[in-house]
Amino acid sequence: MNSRTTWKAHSGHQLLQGQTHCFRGRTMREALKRAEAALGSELWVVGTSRSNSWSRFLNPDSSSQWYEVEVATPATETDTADALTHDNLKIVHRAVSHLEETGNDPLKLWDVPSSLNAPYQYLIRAGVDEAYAERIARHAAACHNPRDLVEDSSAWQAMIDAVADGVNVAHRAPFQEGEKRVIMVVGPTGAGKTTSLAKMAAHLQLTSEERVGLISCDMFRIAAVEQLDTYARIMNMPFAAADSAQTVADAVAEIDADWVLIDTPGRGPLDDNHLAILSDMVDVLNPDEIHLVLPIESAGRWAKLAADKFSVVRPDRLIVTKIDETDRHGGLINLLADLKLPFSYISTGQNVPQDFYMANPDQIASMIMG
Ligand SMILES: Nc1nc2c(ncn2[C@@H]2O[C@H](COP(=O)(O)OP(=O)(O)OP(=O)(O)O)[C@@H](O)[C@H]2O)c(=O)[nH]1
Ligand SMILES: [Mg+2]
Repeated sequence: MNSRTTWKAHSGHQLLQGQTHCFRGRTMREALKRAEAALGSELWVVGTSRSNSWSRFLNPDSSSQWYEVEVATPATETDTADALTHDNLKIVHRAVSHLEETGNDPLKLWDVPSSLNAPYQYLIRAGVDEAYAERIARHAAACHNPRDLVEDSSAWQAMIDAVADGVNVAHRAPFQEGEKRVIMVVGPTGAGKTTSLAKMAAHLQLTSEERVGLISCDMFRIAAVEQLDTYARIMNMPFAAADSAQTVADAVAEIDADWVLIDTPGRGPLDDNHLAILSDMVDVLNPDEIHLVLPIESAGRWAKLAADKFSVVRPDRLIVTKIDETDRHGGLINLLADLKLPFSYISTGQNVPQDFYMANPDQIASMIMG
C-alpha cells in the first residue's frame, strides 16, 4: 500500500530533462544517495513517496518500508533540443492545453497539502476568482496540520470552513424602545430592490414586535408605487409615497411605524443625476442601514462599477439577489471580496416573502461548495 506524501521542490519554471528517474532506499537518505551516485549532485526532487514492502501483505508484522525519490536533472541546451524533438512535445502540448482549459496552474499551490487541490479546483469551477480561491486554499492549509488533511473528506470540510471564515455578514443592533429605524435599499434597475424590501418587511413583521411601514420614492413610475403599495396592503402595513429628500423625510416623520423601509427608483450606475438625488436623500434622512442590491450574475467588472458609483450614497451592506438563476455560486465570494461590503440578505427566488434569508457564513459556504 502506498502512502504517498508528495512535495515538489521543483519551482515549475526550471527546465528539466525530458525524463524523471526513481530511486529507492531503506531510508530517504539512502534513496537520495543512490540518485546522486547515478546522476550527479545537481538534481531536482520532483516527488517523494514511502511504500510498504509488498512482503508486508504476507507478513503484516514486518516493518519493512521503502522510500522512493523521483528526481530529474536540470536541462542543458542540447537536452532541451532533444526533448523537444521527441514525443515530449506532445506531452508539453497536452499539459498546456489542460492548463488553458482549466484556466489555472496546479503548480501555484505546490506548497499546500495536495488534498486541497480538488476543492480548490471546485471553487474555481463554481466561479470564484482564481486569486480568491488560492487565498481560501492557503487559509485552509494554514488552519490545519497537514496530517489532518490527508483524507479527502477532511480537506473538503477544511475548505468549506475556510470559505465560511471569509464570509462577512452585517449585524443589526437590537431595536431600542421609542426609536424609529430607517432602512433604505438602493441599486441598479431591476436588481430586485422592491421585492427584497417587501420580503425584508415581512421578515421584520414576523420576527419583531414593532410596527413596520413602507415608503416608495419611485414616483417616476406609477407602477412602482403600486407594486409596493400592493405589498403594504397585503401585509397590512402603513404606506406612503414621496419623491424628494424633504418629502421623504416628512413621510418618515409622519408614518406610524417603528421600522421604516424606503424603496428607491432603479437607475443605471452611470446616471449621475439620479445618484445626486439619492445622495441628497441620504444626507437628509441619515438612514440606519443602506442596502445595496445586486444580482449574483453581476459579479465582476459590472458589480465593481455599480458599487463604485453607488458609493456616493454610502451603502453599508449588500443584498445579493437571483441566487436561484445560477448554479455557480462562487460569484458571492467575488462580490464580497471586490466590494468589501458585508452581506445582509440573500434572495433565492421571486416568491415574497419565502425566498429570502439573512446571510449566514456556514450556509453561504455550503451553497458555494455544493
Ligand atoms: N429569480 C429571481 N427573480 C427575482 C429575485 N428577486 C427579484 N426578482 C425578480 O426580478 C424582477 C425585478 O424585481 P424588482 O424587485 O421589481 O426589482 P427593482 O430593483 O425594484 O426594479 P426597478 O425598481 O425597476 O429598478 C421581478 O420580476 C422580480 O420578481 C430573485 O431572488 N430571484
Ligand atoms: Mg423597484
